[in-house]
Amino acid sequence: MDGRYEVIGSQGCGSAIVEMALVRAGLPHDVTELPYLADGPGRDRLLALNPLGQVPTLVLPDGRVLTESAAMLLHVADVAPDAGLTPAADAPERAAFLDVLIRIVAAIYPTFTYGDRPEIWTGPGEAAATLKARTDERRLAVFRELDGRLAGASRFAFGERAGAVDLYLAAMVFWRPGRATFRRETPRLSAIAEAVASEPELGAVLKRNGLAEG
Ligand SMILES: N[C@@H](CCC(=O)N[C@@H](CS)C(=O)NCC(=O)O)C(=O)O
Repeated sequence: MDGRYEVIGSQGCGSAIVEMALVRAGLPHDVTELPYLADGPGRDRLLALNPLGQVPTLVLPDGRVLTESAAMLLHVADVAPDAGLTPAADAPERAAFLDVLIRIVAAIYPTFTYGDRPEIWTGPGEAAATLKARTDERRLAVFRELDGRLAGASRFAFGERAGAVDLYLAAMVFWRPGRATFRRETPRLSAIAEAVASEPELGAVLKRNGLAEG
């Protein structure tokens, strides 16, 4: 582990977003893949590091642990300011960038927390189906709102280089409601995701995580 980051994650999960950031920053890292919901030593270790038992969880080279993906991306940007993961602190687009980034983790990511396994929150039955349907609706509404906000964006959400917001979009367009819906309903987000995937080193991470077409 010396001098290396450890990304604890699962295929197709948000850990791919953190992996892309580390790749872009040129920071040495290892990926520990685990079925995060399956009981066993992997989950026991995950729970000891992150009481919510969520991935991604990031172990820094000095052993400190980060448990929120946006904190991980902002931390990587602090360590590697030239990687272009965030607009500079004094850039005019910085405030809007922060607002979109936090919207993604505060309003969109939790729709999966409560919608992926709705029955653990509601108990089985109709209430679970309703929670899943409502969180799916809410997610699409927030994505539509972001699509409108980023309508005037150029190649990426906040400039000509792939940054933190773009990395989220590149992974999330493969989650519910799925690639075809994003293409139809949120064309700007879809184009940004494609621009990220077309960058060879980022596209390779996405592909290895099963976040690719075909
Ligand atoms: N706020 C967390 C959310 C992470 C998250 O929800 N990850 C999913 C997998 S992609 C997960 O661990 N779900 C299982 C659970 O919430 O129990 C972040 O942004 O890192």
